[in-house]
Amino acid sequence: MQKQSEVLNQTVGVVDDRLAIERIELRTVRLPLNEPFETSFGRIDSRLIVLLSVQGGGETGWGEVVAAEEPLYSYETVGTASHVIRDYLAPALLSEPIRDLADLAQRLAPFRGHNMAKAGLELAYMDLLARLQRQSLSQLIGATRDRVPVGVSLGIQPTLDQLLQRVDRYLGLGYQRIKLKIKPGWDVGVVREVRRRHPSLLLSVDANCAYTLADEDHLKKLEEFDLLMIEQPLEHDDLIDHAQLQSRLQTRICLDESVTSIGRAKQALQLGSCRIINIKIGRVGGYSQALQIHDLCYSKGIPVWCGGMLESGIGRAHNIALASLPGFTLPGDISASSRYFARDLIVPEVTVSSDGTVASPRGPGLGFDVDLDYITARTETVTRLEPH
Ligand code: SMG
Ligand code: MG
Repeated sequence: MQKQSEVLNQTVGVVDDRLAIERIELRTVRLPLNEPFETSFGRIDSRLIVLLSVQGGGETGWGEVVAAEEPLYSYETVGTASHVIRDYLAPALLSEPIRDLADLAQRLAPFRGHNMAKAGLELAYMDLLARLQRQSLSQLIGATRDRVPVGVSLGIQPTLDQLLQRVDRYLGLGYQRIKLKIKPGWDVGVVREVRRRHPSLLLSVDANCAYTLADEDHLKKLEEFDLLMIEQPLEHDDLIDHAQLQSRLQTRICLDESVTSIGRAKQALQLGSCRIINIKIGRVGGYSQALQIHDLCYSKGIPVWCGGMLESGIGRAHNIALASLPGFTLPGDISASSRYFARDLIVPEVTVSSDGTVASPRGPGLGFDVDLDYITARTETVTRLEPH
């Protein structure tokens, strides 16, 4: 089988196989959420989305930076990503034509961290590359699925009744898996109630680092509910304690925050820190790392699934392309546009069919049209970056 990460060295076929980037635009776009989203670390009502567009060869590619306004999910923010892209990452891409994804990744590698900022640029570059090659992003990365299975992530609600209503609503819409956000005080009792009403539901929980090893006995109370997984129960950068916890739990641990690169994924599997990995392109720094993590897990039979960061349709379209790879065997956190926003930034919007799948588009690049009028209407700031 061709390894998906071999796309890293695929060349573009324009101007001596190298692509000159003529302009990068960085903008912030405010989108209100239809409903607030609450996790163990906080609650948000709207998203300030960083969009990147990259122009070259007569086409434009689009990417999204998934950092939030506050450094709560990770240390990156809209502010740090904008700074790092403007002052370091974009100049490294504009300085000289780019050969391929590996070349791009290599130019960004000297700058430590800031994975979400790097990923935004990789996303835009890959959309551009696919458009120039007149193929879909999923084809470009070697993906084969026509439709991807999806689930929904339900935030912490003011009352159990409200949560139960939402579970019913999303199951009615066809979603294949429900993930409950949990934290101390909103965990065992809530999961028990959902499980009691839905005995055969594919159910998982995500703690976003809200527990420590001292909570082992408490977390063990979740074992009786036949969960698909417990996502990131412990510290955001931990692998060791997770390995210890996993060795004492039957339920599979899935790592999210702790897996920030192919190196960390290898360590996590070696240590036994998890048995499932949530791949988020933003968290791992872009396609170059995401494809390698996919290939590693696929070769070892470790299931992966595509995480979400409340992206606009632009980031979501990238997630759909990624989730079309063969190793993504579990439903992703990829919901319909209408679950997040009154109006999305792409046309048509993302829809979930009654069998709980989303179509992987076959049109060039993202496979969706970018709604420039609406983006312009919601834009708060724009920065144009060009070669010197
Ligand atoms: O995009 O539907 C989505 C959200 C999925 O729960 C989700 N993401 O830790 O997996 C996670 C969270 C992080 C986002 S919190 C703002
Ligand atoms: Mg998570």
